[in-house]
Amino acid sequence: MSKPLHSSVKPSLIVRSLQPENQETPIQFINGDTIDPNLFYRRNHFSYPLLTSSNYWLPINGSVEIPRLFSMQEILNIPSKMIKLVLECSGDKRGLFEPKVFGEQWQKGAISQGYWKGVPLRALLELTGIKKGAKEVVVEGFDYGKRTDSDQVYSFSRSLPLDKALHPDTIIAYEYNNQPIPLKHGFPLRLIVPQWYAMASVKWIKQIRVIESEFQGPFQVIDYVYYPNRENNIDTLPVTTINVNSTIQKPLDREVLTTGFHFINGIAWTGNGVIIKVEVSTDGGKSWSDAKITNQKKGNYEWISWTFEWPALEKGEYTIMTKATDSFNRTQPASPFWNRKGYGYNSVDKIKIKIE
Ligand SMILES: Nc1nc2c(c(=O)[nH]1)N[C@H]1C(S)=C(S)[C@@H](COP(=O)(O)O)O[C@H]1N2
Ligand SMILES: [Mo]
Repeated sequence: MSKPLHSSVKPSLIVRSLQPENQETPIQFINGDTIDPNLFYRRNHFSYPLLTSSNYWLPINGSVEIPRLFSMQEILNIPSKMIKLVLECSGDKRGLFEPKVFGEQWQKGAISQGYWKGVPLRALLELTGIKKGAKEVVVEGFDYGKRTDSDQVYSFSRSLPLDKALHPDTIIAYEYNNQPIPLKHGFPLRLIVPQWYAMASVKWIKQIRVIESEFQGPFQVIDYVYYPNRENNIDTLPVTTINVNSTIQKPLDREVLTTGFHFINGIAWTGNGVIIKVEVSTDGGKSWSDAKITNQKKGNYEWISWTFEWPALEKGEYTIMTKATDSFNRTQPASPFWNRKGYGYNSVDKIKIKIE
């Protein structure tokens, strides 16, 4: 006897744009806490680079004592570490801003998690030495193209201040979930920057340059900047650390349920410290109860899963909300910090359901 057809349906990426390729993770249908490469969200500014050469070298130059070219073999010989972490696009949930903003209309799935293995950037910079006046480390990707705001061709390049570049968990990764990094996620080498939004984690590293000034590339000073005002560029701030956040995975927004006990499930994460509390409201924010955190985190950079058992005994429409708090006492605000380019959305998560 053949199985019913619906049993073969599996989650798949959700397309936001085809060129460049931007797809989000079906986060509501993810269970477990490591995302398979084929369900890992994809965020690109340009076409994928064609890296045909198996003869790959990583140059580190600029304000260093000894400029060096590292071979893959040399990099593989340096003691490695494996770090499980959240990568979240700073545009995650952009589509939820009110008033709406321009840019990819991400819903809740520009986020994924898994194990990245590589060598600390710090270990490579110890081998080249850093000159006294050094200020930032610029990491350039192999992908390039024109932006909408200029006729010039740019590569995707970003800088880190020295202290973040030298953080022991900032790594040059060569494996994801125990496999070479997939082509679309940065093969052969990708920067992985824990705690920061994922624009910092430059894919397809072409070269690393230590500079004595502040990097002025457009992906540093035009994009990935919070612009609090619609009409002017006053009071801007660079986008860096991930905000405390949570997402309801189950039930689905606008789901219809029967009366009885239901589990509300989801994830919560933060860039600073750890999640210490997740609260759930089933009455639109009037009252809150603690959810149960179901997985004990081993690393510092992972999301946690939580669950809340809800006795839904009366028929009606309900607004369910969740609010996470981290160990630095940061908590999700009731309304998001609106900014013109729509970064860092983290207000309480909210869905509506009906009990009938
Ligand atoms: N070289 C390069 N690195 C990049 C990008 C890019 O377009 N080119 N996009 C950045 C952004 S904005 C995000 S959110 C993440 C997305 O990584 P992913 O496609 O592996 O999910 O990569 C970052 N690193
Ligand atoms: Mo991003």
